Amino acid sequence: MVSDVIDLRSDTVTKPTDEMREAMQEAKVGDDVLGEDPTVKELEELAANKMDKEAGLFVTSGTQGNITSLLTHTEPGEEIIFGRDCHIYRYEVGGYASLAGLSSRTLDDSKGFMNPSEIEEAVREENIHHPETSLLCIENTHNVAGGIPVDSHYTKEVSDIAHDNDMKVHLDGARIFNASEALDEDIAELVGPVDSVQFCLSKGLSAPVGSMLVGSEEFIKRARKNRKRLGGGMRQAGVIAAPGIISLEKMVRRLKEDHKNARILTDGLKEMGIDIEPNKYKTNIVMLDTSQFEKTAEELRVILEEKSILTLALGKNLMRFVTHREISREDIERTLNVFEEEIL
Ligand code: TLP
Repeated sequence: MVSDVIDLRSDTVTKPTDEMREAMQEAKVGDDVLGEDPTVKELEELAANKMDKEAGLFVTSGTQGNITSLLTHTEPGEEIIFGRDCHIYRYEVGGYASLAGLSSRTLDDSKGFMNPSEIEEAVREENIHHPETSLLCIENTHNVAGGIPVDSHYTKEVSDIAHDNDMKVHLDGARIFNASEALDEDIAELVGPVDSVQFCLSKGLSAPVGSMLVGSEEFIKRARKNRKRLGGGMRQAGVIAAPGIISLEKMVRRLKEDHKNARILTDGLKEMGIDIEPNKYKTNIVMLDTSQFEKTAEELRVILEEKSILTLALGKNLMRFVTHREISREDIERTLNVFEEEIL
């Protein structure tokens, strides 16, 4: 079936499935601030088990999960190390500074990961002039670099550096299941070395709302209080947790279809002579440099929008396409036809 509008802006646009809507209708609920919502508890346990961590916390969004984690791992005035293109730094309204009171040490992550030796060099030594470096944040898959997955060897290497320097490691794993699928690595192994993981239910996994934060029991106990501090204590939240359970039990296995469609897109663009490297894009995010068409990303976005194809202009010449459950192979073929007819 070919849909009218082809929405490649983000996997966040996916709507809940019929099964999710039914589960919402039937969810058993209680006051979650009082620890009485059975559906939220089930989701938290399921999330923790999948990641082989001790405990889980249901949060309203990826952004809330990340800031809750930062607040829980650090004290105001400390410093975090993260990539200059990571979501926490670029797209979370500077909450690391304004809410958690942290200073930042940003490193090059344009390839999707930071160089381990640069991480090591960025850790501050003890000195009266220095803040304590207390946290390393990594992102997997890396969004802005093009949905780049990093494997457990890398994650272990950088986590060891952090732990050897008395630091904690937080993983922004908004799309960690895409990484697991693309690398064919067990999810628990992929997140094994880190102290906390945030992952989103509301992206490729199709839930209408919510993310999970997982870590040790002691960490999650303190994180629960920080979520409350942020106004994220929810009451009969079982109605929004119920679709999350379906996300984890049924939606993970279909992510490979999104990766396949992304590959059909990059192969098709390449075949037309467009400058793009298909092997670079291993998950559901594809980036295109629009300067080769002598257009800005915004100019190209408008041309595609006129043909009912929605994309995001992420930078002056950087256009993003994201495949997801509501994008079919036919949609990709139509997108390729539009490139051939309107842009080349
Ligand atoms: N990313 C969104 C936009 O904010 C850019 C998207 O469309 O990709 N970490 C990563 C790596 C993310 O990509 C996102 C969302 C988040 C965290 C935040 O999740 P939400 O939107 O639930 O706060």
